[in-house]
Amino acid sequence: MRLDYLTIFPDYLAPLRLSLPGKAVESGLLELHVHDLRTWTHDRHRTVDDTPYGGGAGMVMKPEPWGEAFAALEVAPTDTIVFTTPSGQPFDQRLAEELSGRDRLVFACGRYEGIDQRVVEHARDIAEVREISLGDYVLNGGEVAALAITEAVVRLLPGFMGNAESLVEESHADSTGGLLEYPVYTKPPVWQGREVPAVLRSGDHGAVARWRHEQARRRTAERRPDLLAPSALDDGTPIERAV
Ligand code: 6GU
Repeated sequence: MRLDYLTIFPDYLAPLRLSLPGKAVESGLLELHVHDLRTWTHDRHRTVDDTPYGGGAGMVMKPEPWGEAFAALEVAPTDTIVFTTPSGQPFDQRLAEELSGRDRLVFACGRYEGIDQRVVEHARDIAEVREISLGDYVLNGGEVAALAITEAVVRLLPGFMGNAESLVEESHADSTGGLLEYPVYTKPPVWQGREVPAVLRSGDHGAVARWRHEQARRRTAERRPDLLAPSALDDGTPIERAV
């Protein structure tokens, strides 16, 4: 897989070279390219933004540097351009899985009040486009979102991370039936006067499985009731059905 990042803060994406994606690069599984959007400006101040038509607060990212960047990177119809924006589709595990099947992702990291809408339209003419949000809060720019999306996607690549049970057992994976992960414990059996639940040390695998499922269900009901409630958009089957 090849990942490209277009940003006016290339240093913000330095963590890509560390840890997870860094290891994938070393193993040849991944190619990473971070690009300074100002490379494709031509004025003395390397301007990437301008005032919004129609008025209003803040600045809008100009279209020309983006268009030149896509051309220079030879973005192709089989590529996916990811615009990180708070008005995008909420990022989730399903979307991470979908993106992990792509040959090339080009992250367009917006700043200020956003990117001129014609850039998104142009992007749809030359590639597949996803507009993705990390959640319902506002970041100063899309770089942190691109990092988060990258980490979620790269760990799903076949041949990465050992890719076995640790991938299927965790929160939001199908095997938990869409429930949050149950609480986990390790040694020592007593710490600060707090005991590990006896059932986990009982050796009764059936009892352990039942306890974990009950904990997952409770935790989900408390923290994420939306994961249990039948959605107005689906067929009404509760998500818990798979367990
Ligand atoms: Cl992807 N970008 C920005 N700027 N803010 C966000 C976001 C993205 N997701 C949540 N908030």
